[in-house]
Amino acid sequence: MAFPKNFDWGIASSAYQTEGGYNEDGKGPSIWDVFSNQPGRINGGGNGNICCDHYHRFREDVALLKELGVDSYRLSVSWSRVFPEGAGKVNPEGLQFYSDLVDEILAAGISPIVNLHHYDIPQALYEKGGWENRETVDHFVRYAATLFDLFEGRVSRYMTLNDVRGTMLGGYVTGERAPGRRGELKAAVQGWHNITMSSAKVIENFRKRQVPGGEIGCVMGVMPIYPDEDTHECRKLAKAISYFYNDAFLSPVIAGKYPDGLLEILDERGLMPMMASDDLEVLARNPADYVGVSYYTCMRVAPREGGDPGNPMSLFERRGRDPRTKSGWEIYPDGLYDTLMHIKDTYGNPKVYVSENGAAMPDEIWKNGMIEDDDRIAYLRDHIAVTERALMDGANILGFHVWSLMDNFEWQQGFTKGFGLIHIDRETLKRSPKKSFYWYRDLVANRGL
Ligand code: PNW
Repeated sequence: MAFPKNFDWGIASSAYQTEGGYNEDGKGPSIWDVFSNQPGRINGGGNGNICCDHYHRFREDVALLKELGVDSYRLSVSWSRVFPEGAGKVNPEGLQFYSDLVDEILAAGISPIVNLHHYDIPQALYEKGGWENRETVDHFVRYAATLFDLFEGRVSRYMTLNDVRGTMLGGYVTGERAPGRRGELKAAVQGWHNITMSSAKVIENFRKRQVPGGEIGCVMGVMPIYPDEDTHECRKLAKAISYFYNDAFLSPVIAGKYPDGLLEILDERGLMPMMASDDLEVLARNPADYVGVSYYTCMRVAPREGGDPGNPMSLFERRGRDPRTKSGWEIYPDGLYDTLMHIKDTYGNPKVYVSENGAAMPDEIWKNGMIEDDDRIAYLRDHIAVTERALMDGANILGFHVWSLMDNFEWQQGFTKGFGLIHIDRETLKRSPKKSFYWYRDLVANRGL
């Protein structure tokens, strides 16, 4: 067995997807509170107002985590619960909630990994330009420092933020996600640069604190891109898409620089972001300690005529093959292997966590009082197997985190796609571990497959 004894087996979740308590105890709204309450935005009409009610039921949820026996748990903090306006006055009750949550996790013998931000920027900051506004970088730095102070002596492991590509692509290009803007490439690129700098500056400040055992990374959604036709043109297309989709985001975090040629391309297209004069140096000084790789599926592409140049997603055909999950995503475990080896070979074998992997599955069949989700178990087993193969082939993988602890608010898909190892009854909010919960518990106890 390749997994070392100290391999970090964990599970992940995020604030907006689980907490609810959307306007309680001084919390301000985030862009997701606003977006999910607009008619027609969310499949099935759900929102995060009550959500899984984790805000009130976190002790019960941590007890389930303890039963699961994971080494670590990645949670995210709601910025607008801590700073209702994103900046300015801190909300003591928000701090208290996260303080109590972290104490509960520690008391369960689980190592918390605090992800500072997971898509839910405060609405008040969005109204001043959000990630497009350079001042947001300073507000994020102060917000991070507030959490580092709060958790001093308790939390040593952090992620700066989650899935930069998804934040900008969903929010500013396809418009499927908050704040719901479409085709705004220039705004997306400026926001991306400002997020990149926010992460780098927070990493720099965290290091200055010399937290014992301290480590800080950044989570990236990675999706390998394969040509779906055996032509030179198609292979070239797949390579180009992968560069923009993956390496453009991985390189700043792992290598401390945008990949070769990227800024020139942005410049040629009139998309060059505004930068402070020392930004590229700050970036270069602060590669992350590790990168979180969130992997779900791959993308197969083919050339497409007549797309809209303002919407890069329309310039190629996106294909997938069966079998698929309930999200319609092709199940392709080898794509995770390819991703892990690509990172190893391209970036000098950096430290990596598989920060998310999991699936919404079509048949959630109740049998003997439990959802017997053998398809989810198979999905996870196959992805853990290729992680083990990548480890044997020399990739520097430190841990694996299942997405997610419980069925939760799956963004524009609302409550129609459950990724949880725990089922949540939408009427009663009763928690019921699925078969996969017990399967993963045994895997963690055995330290591998
Ligand atoms: C995750 N990719 O993001 C999010 O972090 C979760 O909040 C969400 O529930 C989960 O996806 C499932 O949708 C990702 O490019 C974004 O492959 C993009 C990718 C992976 C994960």
